[in-house]
Amino acid sequence: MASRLAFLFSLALIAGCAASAMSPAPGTVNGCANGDFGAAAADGGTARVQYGDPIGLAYSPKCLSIAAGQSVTFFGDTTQGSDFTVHPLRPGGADGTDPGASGNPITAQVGGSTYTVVFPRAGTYGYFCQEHQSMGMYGAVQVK
Ligand SMILES: [Cu+2]
Repeated sequence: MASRLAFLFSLALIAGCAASAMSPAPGTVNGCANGDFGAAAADGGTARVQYGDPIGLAYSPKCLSIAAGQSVTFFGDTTQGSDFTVHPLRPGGADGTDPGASGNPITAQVGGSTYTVVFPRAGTYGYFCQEHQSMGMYGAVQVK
């Protein structure tokens, strides 16, 4: 029993090390540096960010650029089990890293699968999945 506990503890240590390796790079907002942001495809002023399966523990696009006043819709494929219950959305920097600009309009989402938020002011705003931030599930919206 004791050796089994020791084994489980060492597994937890290994997992902890792997998790820290997935922290956002310093000087970025959730891994997004200035040159990483791609413009949203024109879609009636609303950009779309997918999360969860089938794309995995990630957001796509991870580093999105929009204009002030545009909105972003976060959406999951519910046929793949992707919703905010499985992937709780949180504003800010994953693992306590740089959260980006103040006044992040993203609010925590814990239910449903689709969420649309308007970004009225310029800035770079981070967000992450509370359950999978240690596995690299985070992103940012740059508003110009
Ligand atoms: Cu997640």
